[in-house]
Amino acid sequence: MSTYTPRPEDKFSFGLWTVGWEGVDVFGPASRPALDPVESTYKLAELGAAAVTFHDDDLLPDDDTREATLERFQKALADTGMRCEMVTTNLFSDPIFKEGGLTANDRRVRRYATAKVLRNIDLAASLGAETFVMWGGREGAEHGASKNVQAALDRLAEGINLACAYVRDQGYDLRFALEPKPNEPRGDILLPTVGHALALISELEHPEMVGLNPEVGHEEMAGLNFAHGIAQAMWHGKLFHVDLNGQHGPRFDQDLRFGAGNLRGAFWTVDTLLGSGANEPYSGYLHFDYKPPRAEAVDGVWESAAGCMRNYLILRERVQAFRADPEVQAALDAAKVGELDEPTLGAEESVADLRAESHDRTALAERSVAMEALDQLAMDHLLGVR
Ligand SMILES: [Mn+2]
Repeated sequence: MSTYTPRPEDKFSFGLWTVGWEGVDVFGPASRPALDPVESTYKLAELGAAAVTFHDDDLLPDDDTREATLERFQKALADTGMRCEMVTTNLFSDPIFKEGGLTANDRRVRRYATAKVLRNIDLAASLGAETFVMWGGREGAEHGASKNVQAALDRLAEGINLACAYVRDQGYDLRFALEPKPNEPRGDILLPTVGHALALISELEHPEMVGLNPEVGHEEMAGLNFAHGIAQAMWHGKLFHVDLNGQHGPRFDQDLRFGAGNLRGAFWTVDTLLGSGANEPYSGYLHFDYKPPRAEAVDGVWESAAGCMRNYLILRERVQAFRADPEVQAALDAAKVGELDEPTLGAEESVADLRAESHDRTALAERSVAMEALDQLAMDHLLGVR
């Protein structure tokens, strides 16, 4: 078995809507046939995934077929040994949500959206999911005065608080993960970045139940460094889940397969998830939220799904080789990377000691930081020449 063959213990997970995307975009209709999500579950298991996830409407579009489809889906999980690790609610497709779900100005819409979330929490718990993602794609605005942002944040917090209280009342073992995104489909979306979402969590009634589900492309659309974003989320103990995909910088949401787009960014993302930056490793599912390009036929759907996992495994191998290389260790020492672990003020010191110290300012200004050499070693490992 090749090193790049995915195994269940790698904990790869796919949204059923990812491979199921028919290619509908703002400029044209479907370019691929609809796939049966239950059949996709079997196919993803065959490719080496460990779990699947879904929005309520992906799997269960209507009440008439709900029970029968659920039965087939649970049989697929049992047949394949796959988990359903995460469930999320679609509060964005139905035109009812055109002006928001939990933060729509119209209170009737917010009540409908809240009921949809609560119903879906019951489903998530019944399937043994551990994470419930909340992505508020329509929670935003295109105008100024049309949306009172502070009231919208009150309502968003209210909606999350209600969901947390419900999970506690029911005794479910479920955590929430907020997914930031700067824009698309709304002109401006609430909680546009990892930082905004982290700040909201600290205002909630049960902050311990709520973390993040950051997505590579969403942060990179805002020109941000994804590895730094998840590193901060991990620092706060809030990386509950992760959405891996690819993006070429600030432009429309490309949802490329993981490893496509910003490849160097993907290398540092894997490095951070593995805990190589001396943080605790991420131990949750490695969830792919991408879209097979519209130009591809069904064969390309499965090629791209396999590619997400293969690229992660290749990058994992490259990262591990980089971190195990003695020359890299020497370069890290030369760049004083480990010295940053030392507190600026010593345990026995006072600020007066620090202020009394004299410095050779010329030597400090002229010192080597040796970071280009370290980075070139990373590049050599990434490019496979070391
Ligand atoms: Mn996502």
